[in-house]
Amino acid sequence: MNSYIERIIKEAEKKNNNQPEYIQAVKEVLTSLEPIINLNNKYEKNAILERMVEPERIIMFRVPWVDDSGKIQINRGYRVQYSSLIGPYKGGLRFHPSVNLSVMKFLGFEQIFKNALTGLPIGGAKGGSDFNPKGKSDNEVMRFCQSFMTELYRHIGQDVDVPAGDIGVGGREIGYLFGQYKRIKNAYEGGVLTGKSVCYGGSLARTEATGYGLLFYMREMLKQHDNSMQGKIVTISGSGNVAIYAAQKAFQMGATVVAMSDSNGCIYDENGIDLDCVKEIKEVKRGRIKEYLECHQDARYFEKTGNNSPIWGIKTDIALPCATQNELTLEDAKQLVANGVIAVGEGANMPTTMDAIEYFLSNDVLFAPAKAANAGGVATSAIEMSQNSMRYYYTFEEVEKKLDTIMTNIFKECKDAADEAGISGNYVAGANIAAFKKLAEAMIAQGLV
Ligand code: NDP
Ligand code: 2IT
Repeated sequence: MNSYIERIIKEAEKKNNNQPEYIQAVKEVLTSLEPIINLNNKYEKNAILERMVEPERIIMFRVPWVDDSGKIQINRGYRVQYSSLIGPYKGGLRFHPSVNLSVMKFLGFEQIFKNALTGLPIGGAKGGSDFNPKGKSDNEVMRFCQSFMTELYRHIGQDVDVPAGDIGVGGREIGYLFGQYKRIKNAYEGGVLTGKSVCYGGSLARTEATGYGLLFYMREMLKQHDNSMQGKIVTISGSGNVAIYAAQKAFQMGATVVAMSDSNGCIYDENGIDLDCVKEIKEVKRGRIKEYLECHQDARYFEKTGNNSPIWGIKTDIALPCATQNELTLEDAKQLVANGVIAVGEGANMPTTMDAIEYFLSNDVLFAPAKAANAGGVATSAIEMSQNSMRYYYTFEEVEKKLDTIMTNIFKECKDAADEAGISGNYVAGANIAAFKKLAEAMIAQGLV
């Protein structure tokens, strides 16, 4: 390994020794930069990697709230303002009990590369809380969001830092957060949050954007290898925002989605998943995927028993992990390859472990990496910001067309970077190299800040 890269990884491991997800994300990027770091010593001279593995600012705060029974609850809030190099800090908020500093930092780190790939003026950030929205009443979620924003508001702003949704944060939460921000600031700063409902400043197609974008990227990648989504069998982990709209676009492209999941297990419907039923369970009732059997008795449900999701044991042409980090392991990858998978596309952030990615690549499975393939969500957030600044709205078709163009360009950048580095077809390294070059150039241009 290049000695500069090796040194930075060692130092990062030492400084962040109890942050496994963060170290994993750093290693995954840095080890793939070898072809470009070897070519030019300006990166080492300007301490580019040292700066990239150190977030600009991290905010941690107490979030006190009172539950419906009158009991006081205390959660921890975070905002990792990772990089403002190419625009205001930008990235989602995650509410999930597994949230900790390591998870926040890995997501912030991924976000700076992803946002650079969009070609739009957005820096990188991530935030959230260990608050668990599952089983909470609307009033509890509202009180939590109001308390969270009562601290967060002083750190954000439409030219400073623009949060959005992620796991556990959707339209409902963004609405409560926006209401409290507006109340505290006594100003209608529409662009301070994205993922807003269209009834008060959101963008059409933002809800669909991440899932649709993933399928646009998959279409381009398959086209490059003389293939298409038409007629393919698809399995999609998760059944949240990203998974549902990935499934919708996959069907529109002529594929058949046969399985979806949640953290308890997965449903398998060989006739094709009834997406209206999944939307009703997840978007309206906030229920469990198992309830699918209530309207489709001929479908099957596999409960998750160990660490691995049963979904990866199902035979498929295309696998789209759209739930959470490290949900697809080497063991899962071996099953998928044995069952003849031809392509994998990451809708979630870092859903595939590093050894599983290597296994896919060495078995000639096409692999669409998260920071490129799921960039459609944040790209459409940037389009929402620009509509808010213009005080104007695009139609659904206009936004979808822009999203399609952005995803097509991102694929091309990943391909060109991989070709140039002599590793054609490795879009994982291609995405990292293309994004790194943009960030490094901006860092050098702005001096040592
Ligand atoms: P949602 O909260 O809408 O859905 C999350 C889904 O993933 C649910 O089905 C959930 O199941 C499942 N899930 C969450 N955590 C776990 C876990 N620890 N183990 C197993 N399953 C889990 O989130 P999104 O769809 O918005 O996000 C999904 C992924 O996509 C995340 O990695 C996120 O970072 C990424 N992403 C999201 C973007 C967006 O615009 N929303 C943009 C780019 C990436 P359950 O209900 O049982 O918890
Ligand atoms: O991981 C992500 O890119 C997101 N959760 C979306 C972030 C955003 O600002 O829209």
